[in-house]
Amino acid sequence: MAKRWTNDLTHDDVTPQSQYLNRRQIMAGIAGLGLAGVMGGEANAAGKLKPNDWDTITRYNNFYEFGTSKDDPAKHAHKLTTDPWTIKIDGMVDNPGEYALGDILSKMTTEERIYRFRCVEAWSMVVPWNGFELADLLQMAGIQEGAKYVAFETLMRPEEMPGQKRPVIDWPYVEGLRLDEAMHPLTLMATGIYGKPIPNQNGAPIRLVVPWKYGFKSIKSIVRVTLTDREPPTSWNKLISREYGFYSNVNPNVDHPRWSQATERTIGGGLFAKRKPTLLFNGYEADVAKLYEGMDLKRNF
Ligand SMILES: Nc1nc2c(c(=O)[nH]1)N[C@H]1C(S)=C(S)[C@@H](COP(=O)(O)O)O[C@H]1N2
Ligand SMILES: [Mo]
Repeated sequence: MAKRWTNDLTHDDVTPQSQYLNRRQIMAGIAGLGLAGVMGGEANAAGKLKPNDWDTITRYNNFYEFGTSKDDPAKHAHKLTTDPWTIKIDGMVDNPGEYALGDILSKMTTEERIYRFRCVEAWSMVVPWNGFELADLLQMAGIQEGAKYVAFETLMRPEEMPGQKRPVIDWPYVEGLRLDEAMHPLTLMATGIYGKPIPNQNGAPIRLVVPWKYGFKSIKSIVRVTLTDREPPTSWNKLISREYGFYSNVNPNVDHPRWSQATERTIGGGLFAKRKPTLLFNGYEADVAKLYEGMDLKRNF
């Protein structure tokens, strides 16, 4: 099998100290310096990210399978059964099959990564995810020559996901990445938050996290991963293609047709928190810009 991508980056390259820090290191560092009060600020003096608290991360969600309001997922997602859970891996792979999540996890190295998270609705959060690199899963599946994209699908179970009883979206929710985006070391399959199992409203038991793209690319409660040679359909693009493209990279220079993307509001930032300028690729430009070299990002939004 031809090697289609070479990991020439270490984790330090991919997630610079300014953007990624093990929470234990933050706590230890702050305790050591006697700077506990700094945690109350937006970020500490070294420019490290301050994660949002558990309640904010788990009570302000988008998960249309449970309703379209931000508090619907926290109210209704407890109905979802997440064990047993299997993921079908198919398409252009050497080892297609139905994999039990437990078997997948026993082969993966999980770690904590603190990522910025930017929704297309112009709000943002900082979330300490636990997960493993999607690249490791794809390598386990055995990527076949000619595969160019990865398609993802969310569980379809209207008995437990009441939002699926209404045709808001053409269920099941689907998403996709180009293979090089999928193989990028920043691209995470998350199974936890703050070291605890990921709450249902955040996409239990396993969801994608692509930190340089708008939140809607980070598909939740995944049951199928398909390697393909064609750009896969994506739910928001199918619904309103003028507003949501395949790439969906965070880009302050490309406005959403109905609102600006130049600034963002930090959820949980308090009543008087100012809007912040949005960074290209959500602040991960140094890590991912080369994936899009030569592309017109205004056309491929
Ligand atoms: N299956 C599914 N995945 C989804 C969504 C959804 O409605 N259904 N919403 C997306 C959107 S718009 C955002 S902003 C993020 C929100 O993730 P969070 O609730 O963990 O913050 O999930 C994304 N993944
Ligand atoms: Mo979103």
